[in-house]
Amino acid sequence: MLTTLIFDVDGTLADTERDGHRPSFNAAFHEFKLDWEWDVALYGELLSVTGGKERIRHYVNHYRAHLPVPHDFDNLVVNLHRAKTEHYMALLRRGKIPLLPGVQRLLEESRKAGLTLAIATTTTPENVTSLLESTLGADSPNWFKVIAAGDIVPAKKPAPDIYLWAMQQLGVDAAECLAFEDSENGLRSAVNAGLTTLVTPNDYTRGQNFSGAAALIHSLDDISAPRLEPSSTKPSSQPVTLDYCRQLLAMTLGQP
Ligand code: XBP
Ligand code: MG
Repeated sequence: MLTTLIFDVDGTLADTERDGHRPSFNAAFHEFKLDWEWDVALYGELLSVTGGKERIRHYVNHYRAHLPVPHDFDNLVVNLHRAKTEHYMALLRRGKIPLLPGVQRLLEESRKAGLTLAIATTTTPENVTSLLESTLGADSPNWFKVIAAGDIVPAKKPAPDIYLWAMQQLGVDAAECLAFEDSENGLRSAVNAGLTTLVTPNDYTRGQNFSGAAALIHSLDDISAPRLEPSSTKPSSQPVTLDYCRQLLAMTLGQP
């Protein structure tokens, strides 16, 4: 029986990457007087690496390999990422990143029905609370029994660690949970943790390999197949409701 919903954050609760994390990285590079600039296309390539610090290292090692490694690189990565996080949280506080369609409705319906809510994300805990507070209000981080985030686990997505850690903290079995993701890395992480997973792709992840997803849909407001155009409400589209989640889990697990 479904008792728990576990949500990814970036790309799932909100479309944070192109206009949130990406300009925040660039603002940090500028602050540190680095001539690094991640445009929309390059950032899409760099998103194959999860974790902001890991992404910065990947960029230097693979896109600037012909140049000397910056002095005191390990400290620079940590300090750059800390500055980037400050820029990102300031952007969230200005209300620049809204929740994706259907997210608030499903969260509120789930709370009312007494389901357990949790988060499993690669980003930092402070980024999670900043996004929740700026979109759902000051109390909303308390809606989630567990917020599994960032460096709390040794290996980031696609490793299953963050989902396994979240379920261990929750004291639940995968068979009573449904995971919500947006990317192939995230789907791999959830599926490798044994979770039934629903995927809502976005401009950066559309076209990735979502084999193993229990459902691949346009948005939490529209269960029809993912489409290129923005979320136009089609007459045939239905929202993801709790009943839809219960049926998806039961069907996937072969339960009556
Ligand atoms: C997405 C990520 C994160 C963000 C940047 O996380 O891979 O690294 O891109 O955030 P998820 P940080 O989809 O698991 O929510 O710079 O804080 O890592
Ligand atoms: Mg994601």
